[in-house]
Amino acid sequence: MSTDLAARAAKLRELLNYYSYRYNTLDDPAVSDAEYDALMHELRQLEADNPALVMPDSPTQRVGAEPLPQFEKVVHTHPMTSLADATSNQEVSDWLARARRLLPSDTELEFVAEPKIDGLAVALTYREGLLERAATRGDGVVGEDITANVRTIRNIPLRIPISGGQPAPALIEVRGEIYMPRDLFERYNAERAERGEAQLANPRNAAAGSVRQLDPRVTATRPLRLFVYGIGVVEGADLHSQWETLALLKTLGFAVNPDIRLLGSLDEVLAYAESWMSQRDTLNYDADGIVIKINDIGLQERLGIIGNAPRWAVAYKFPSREATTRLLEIAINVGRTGVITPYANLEPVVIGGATIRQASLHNFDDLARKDIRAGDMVVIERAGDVIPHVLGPVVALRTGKELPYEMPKTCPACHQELWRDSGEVALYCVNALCPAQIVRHLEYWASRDAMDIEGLGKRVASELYHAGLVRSISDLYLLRRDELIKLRKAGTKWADNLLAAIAESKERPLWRLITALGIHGVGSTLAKVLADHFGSLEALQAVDLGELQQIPGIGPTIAESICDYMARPYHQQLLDELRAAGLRTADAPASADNPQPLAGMTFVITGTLPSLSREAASALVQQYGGKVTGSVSKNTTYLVMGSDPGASKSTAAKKLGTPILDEDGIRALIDQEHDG
Ligand code: JCF
Repeated sequence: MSTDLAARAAKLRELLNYYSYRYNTLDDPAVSDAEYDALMHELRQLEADNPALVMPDSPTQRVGAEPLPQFEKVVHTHPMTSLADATSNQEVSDWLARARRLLPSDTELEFVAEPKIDGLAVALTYREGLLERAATRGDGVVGEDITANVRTIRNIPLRIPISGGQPAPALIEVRGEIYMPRDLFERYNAERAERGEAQLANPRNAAAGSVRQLDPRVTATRPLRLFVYGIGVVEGADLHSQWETLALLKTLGFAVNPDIRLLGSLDEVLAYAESWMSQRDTLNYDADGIVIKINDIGLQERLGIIGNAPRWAVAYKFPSREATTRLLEIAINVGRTGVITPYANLEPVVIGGATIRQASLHNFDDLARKDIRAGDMVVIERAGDVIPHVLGPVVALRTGKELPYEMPKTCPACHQELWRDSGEVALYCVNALCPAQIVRHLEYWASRDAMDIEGLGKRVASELYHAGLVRSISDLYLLRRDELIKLRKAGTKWADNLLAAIAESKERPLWRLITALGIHGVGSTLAKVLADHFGSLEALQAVDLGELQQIPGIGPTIAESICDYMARPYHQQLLDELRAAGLRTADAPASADNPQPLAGMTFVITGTLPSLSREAASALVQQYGGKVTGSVSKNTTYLVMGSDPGASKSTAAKKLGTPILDEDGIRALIDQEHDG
């Protein structure tokens, strides 16, 4: 084999490792994907022809090696400590006071603070720059050898230095946390859903489960990343502080969390912690607290370790979002499209100030896999804005009286047999006349994002259905005042308001009508695309699969779902009935044969207008070629002002000298331009 080939392979490894570092560690790509792929292809080819050229730091070796029979044990040369917890400002302050008592009284302190990642702690050993071994923390003294899995993680260098970086120490053991970024977790789960595979429950379990796979080829498919936070051992570097340590790790090519800060006082540390406490959901990783460290390594050594935690660091835990309570009953819900989902009725429990009585059980596969039973004590999580959900049972607390769950065979609302698509995890009620589905659809029809009918929520939808007044959406538009008054005694005002809101909804723009139909996969965003493209419900009804697939943003699954919807006689009848009831099914086309007197003008609308809703006013302006935006700027032609206008809009208009119109003013503008 020629030395030329060996040199070329070495060059390719260096380039590819550098490009991967730019892409995966710095998030700052140096070349296009195509260029990267071409170089990778060349290296693969070279290695296939000359197996002796395959080196352990080759990027081709990240795909995952053969499965292992088990993980080998690893004894840490320096124990991996854990952290002492604090749960209040007072406890952090107490921690600092205890540390100060062990230091000279005039010692000035600096701190390094970082979000505490809820992942999996690892130690990576590099000898002569080559990744030699990766081990889990284990109990801090003995961990497991997960080298084969860790090699597949793309922001972990296989060799130091990365091209152009700091030369490698002869020996270094780096410590950090492996995690799954939230955005990659979401994307990966969406891909699994498309393949009909079960969902991974949360990023933390996903990361832990992926790292503990015996088959590294499975780990290689999981979007894992590492952030490093410290050094266990290093030869030949003289480090004085945590901050210097992080700087060294960065120049060696490791990913260091960009949210880490050097802070000068306890007050700054507490402000930093408080700010993340309220913003934890904006992080792209799960964090369960803030790690606070005394920066100076000399002081760290004086303070030492107590038990298995250093005295120079503390974990300020975020308030818990989990609680344990009893699951009283597993109930099921029928969705608007007939999807049946399980949920839990709970003994009430308070998490983060809110009382939780119900929690999602995701789907039946999840329920079966976790073997959740009525009567179980279960762990509930309430994270940010998402619906509370059941994480799993506390099996150790079982008494034997818990009831294993059996899948429902019939719909709880219409008692018809349920249907399960072989490729999907979902269970369906396919009865189009199922009361639960119709009530859900009514509620959705009237919702903010759809037809926006004020006063028609869950309760009214159910009342109208169960009184026999509305059995199909189109019945809404045939409701009579006397029927409604009878339904709610002493409710004339209520009846009039509801009838007015329903009547107003007949004039909604086409995208709202399309959204409200509830076609599988078509939300308001896609509905706008369809309304813009077709202009009328009739044109959409007449479409074929081929044309739909030509529209940017419409994939094959959605196209099929739309055609499938339109092909059903039940839906055709509904659309005919809606037309007959007088719903507007077309948007006025903005074409040349339509007068466009407002063309080139930009309007902002604020406050309540005498006869037009804000939406109707927007539609009017747009129909005559004008544009409507949300805030006043120098590009605004007119501010249309009703009663109770927004303060910021009127102030901005005053400052910029923007002319102000009332409702009649719009009409005058249209008519005048018309005539002129
Ligand atoms: O993010 C973490 N989970 C994390 C754990 C960060 C740190 O700086 C740590 C740690 C565990 C121990 N530092 C130590 C000393």
